[in-house]
Amino acid sequence: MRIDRLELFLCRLPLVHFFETSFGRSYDREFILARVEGEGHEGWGEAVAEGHPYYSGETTETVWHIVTRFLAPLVLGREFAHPREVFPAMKRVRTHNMAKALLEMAAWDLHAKIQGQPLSAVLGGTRDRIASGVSIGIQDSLDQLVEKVAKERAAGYQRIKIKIKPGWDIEAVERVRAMFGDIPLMVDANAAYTLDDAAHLARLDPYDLMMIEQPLDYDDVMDHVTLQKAIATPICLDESIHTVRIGRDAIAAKACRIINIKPGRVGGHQQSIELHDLCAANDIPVWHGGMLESGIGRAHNIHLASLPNFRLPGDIAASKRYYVPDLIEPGIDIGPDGTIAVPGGPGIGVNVMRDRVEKATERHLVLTASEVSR
Ligand code: OSB
Ligand code: MG
Repeated sequence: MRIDRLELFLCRLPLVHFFETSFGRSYDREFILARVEGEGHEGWGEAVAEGHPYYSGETTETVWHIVTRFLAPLVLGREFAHPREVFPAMKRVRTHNMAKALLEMAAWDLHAKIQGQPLSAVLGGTRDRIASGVSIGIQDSLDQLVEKVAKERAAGYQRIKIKIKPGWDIEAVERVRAMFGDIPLMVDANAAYTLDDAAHLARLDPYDLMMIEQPLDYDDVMDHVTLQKAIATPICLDESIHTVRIGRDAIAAKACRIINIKPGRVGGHQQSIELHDLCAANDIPVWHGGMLESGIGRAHNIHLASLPNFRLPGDIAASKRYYVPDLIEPGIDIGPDGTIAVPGGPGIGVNVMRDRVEKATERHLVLTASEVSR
């Protein structure tokens, strides 16, 4: 497989509902799309970096810079026997996993389309529907939170995740448990706490949460080991697991009992498969995270989440929770049982609406193999 042409789109879409985490509130989403061409086919990828460096140090601007200046020359025009070779080809560039994942995932889509197979089949997926959960942001009031939970429960989502931060934690969980009883419920702190909060976080124990996601800092492993000994709620790591190796170390140190996989965070599908397999070998369940992707990035996520150790519902929800209209047609929808179908066509298996992409685009660039030099 050879990529002859790369097109980049810096896009912005308004969110259907604002999304608030411990980092702050967003009303729209800025992201980068890549479209690659080779062997008469196209592949699409989406970088999950946001406009700000609060979830990760990467931003849309750093992705643009690193891809155009450093990664495109390593990938364009080069012969790859398999997309698993794309991430290693970018090794000399340190970090910038979201930028690497943008190209790597587009290469997987291209590869699957050349093979005429669904992406899930070439990734090693084993199911044709995935379990879907929702991530509910911090609201203006507990009444609004309860209203949102009721709405998503009615829509069929299999588990509810609520974002927490100091001042919006115990009471929020207490209210949801009081209203909805024994539903599958978890919380995500996005690194809003420190070890000094261990006793406070232990107050979540009686609520029997499925897990607490990323309570401590984005680059921490060892404080999570200490915290996990002090609380009964299983810790799930998100931000901290930015490489397969850190995943290995976190499992060995018992920093977490569950891992959330986001391909953008670890450098793409191949690294995600390796993390998935490592977790399976250590009996650590994984689930697929979300980054408010457009339908293009979410389609990739659905295919990856069809692998067998994705044993818990993911943060992969219907298009209408995020963007109306989405960039793909038909949009992603969930069934009454709270599952989403894995698209059956070649590659990511969704139709990208080029006119909608163009309407959302604020900057566009085309790079060809002959233009970039290694
Ligand atoms: O921590 O999982 C997170 C969105 C942006 C950044 C970080 C996170 C999230 C979500 C959204 O929780 C999940 C979704 O896409 O529905
Ligand atoms: Mg998270």
